[in-house]
Amino acid sequence: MGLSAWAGRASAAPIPAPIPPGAHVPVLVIGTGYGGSVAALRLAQAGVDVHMLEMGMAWDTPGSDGKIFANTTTPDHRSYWLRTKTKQPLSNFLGFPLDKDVPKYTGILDAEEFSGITVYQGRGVGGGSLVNGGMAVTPLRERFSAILPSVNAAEMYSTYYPRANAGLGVTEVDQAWWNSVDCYQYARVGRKHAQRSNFSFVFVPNVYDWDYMKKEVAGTVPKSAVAGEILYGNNAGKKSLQKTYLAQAKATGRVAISALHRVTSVTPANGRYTVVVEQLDTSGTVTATKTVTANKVFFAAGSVGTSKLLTRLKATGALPGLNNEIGKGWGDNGNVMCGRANHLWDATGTVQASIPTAGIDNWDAGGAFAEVAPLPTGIETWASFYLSITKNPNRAQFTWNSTANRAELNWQAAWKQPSIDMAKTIFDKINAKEGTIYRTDLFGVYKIWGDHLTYHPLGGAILNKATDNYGRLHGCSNLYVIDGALIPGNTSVNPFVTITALAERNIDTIIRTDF
Ligand code: FAE
Repeated sequence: MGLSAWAGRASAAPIPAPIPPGAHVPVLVIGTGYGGSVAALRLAQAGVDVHMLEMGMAWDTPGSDGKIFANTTTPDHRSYWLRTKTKQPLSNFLGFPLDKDVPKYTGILDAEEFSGITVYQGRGVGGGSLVNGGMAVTPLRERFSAILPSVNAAEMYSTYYPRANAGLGVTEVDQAWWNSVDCYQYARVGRKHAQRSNFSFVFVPNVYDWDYMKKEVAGTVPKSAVAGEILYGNNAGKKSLQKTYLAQAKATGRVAISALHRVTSVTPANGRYTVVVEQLDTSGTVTATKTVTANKVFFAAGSVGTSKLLTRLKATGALPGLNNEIGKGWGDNGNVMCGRANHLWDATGTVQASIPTAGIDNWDAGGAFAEVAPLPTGIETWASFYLSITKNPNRAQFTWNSTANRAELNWQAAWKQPSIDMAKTIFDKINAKEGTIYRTDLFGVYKIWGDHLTYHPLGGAILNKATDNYGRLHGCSNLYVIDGALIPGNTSVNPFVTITALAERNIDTIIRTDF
């Protein structure tokens, strides 16, 4: 029995992409971000064939300009997911609106609008790793324990955080070099102002290839981070999941990825799951609807994607066994942005590397950790720019609107006020010390706070509530959540290392006990 099961598994060739209608696969993974990539790699290494379904594009083919990804300063059709006008996080500059018309396309950055908040997410093979800043932060252990008390922290910090950091290719910037280059002048100004107000200024690891950036500065390779590439993809030095976990997963020969395939339904049938998938073209039109089956399904569509799917599947009766925790506990990681106007003697530089390297830690005293962020505009802005992560306690819930046929999120714009108050514990003090003021021209006309958005959606299917302590969904065997939806709304730092480490922990146990 054991031998024939093993032989059957070993001989099965994975069904190649794009997945054909009627296909049966052992494991389907919905989404190709951090959680999905960890699951695919570790399952494949354990000898299991995996098919990944990703609603976004593969991002492996250059456009007419010879580049795969558009620059931050010149967004085009590649930049936004099915929009006809850009929705730039920094919408204005010196009184002028920055957004412009673009052709509707299955672009890389989704600015998904819910009541009271716009949630930015990566779309494509690699998920958020395609668009994010690469800041790879392991939270302090006591803060992790407060966030996920049911998880054995000793095991996380001895095994799974190190494994995640290694898998992601996380490294530290060379501080001597950082201190000497023009492209980090903005960050050195950030350090000076933080330290003059007695805040702790901390270097933060990243997944960027620092040797490549050194060559960019030296002018010996095509410029990427130093040319400002980040928000709409990075053409060279950033180690996105395409270059790390997904490359390794593909190299096993057991993982296939169908891009431009969006999952709309998962229902039990004869001890398996029936999964309905829409194939899209690059204008977002559905060109085919396919039904496939799988023994096991991993939800890795991101906090928003997974929460929306599960909320719908529960409410419409497709998965009636899901419990009442589905959709709950969603948070924005307390994100809030702001800029400060600097004096003429504190220029931040015309060339700013798009890869952030440091933050101001006032978490314990004020509830805020502020990333010193670049403003890669190519001109001197006389501005310091920050993305703060704050201890905002507000949590929203996804619910199903049957009339509109969509999942809705009940976040309220006013719920950002605690985040603003916490960020002010840092920047009011720095402004007072430096004799500076907030910029009011970056998020609208006379608007100081970028409080309408988040880059860090978390929660909606919380670990040990909607699922067991390893991500197995309550009420449905062989269904798993393995992405940011598991984390209750906040990680105290940028989230992807924690999402990756938690996925490493969960898949370890799942492979040992469920396969
Ligand atoms: P995620 O990476 O979002 O992957 C989910 C995937 O599922 C996506 O590729 C979706 O297209 C796909 N999908 C969704 N619905 C479906 C469906 N129905 N069918 C098929 N596919 C679907 O999820 N975090 C950091 O730690 N450091 C940073 O510096 C940082 N900077 C950021 C900057 C920006 C602009 C943004 C938007 C995010 C940033 N983040 C950063 C957040 C980070 O990218 C995010 O937490 C992770 O990507 C979430 O990982 P998941 O695996 O949960």
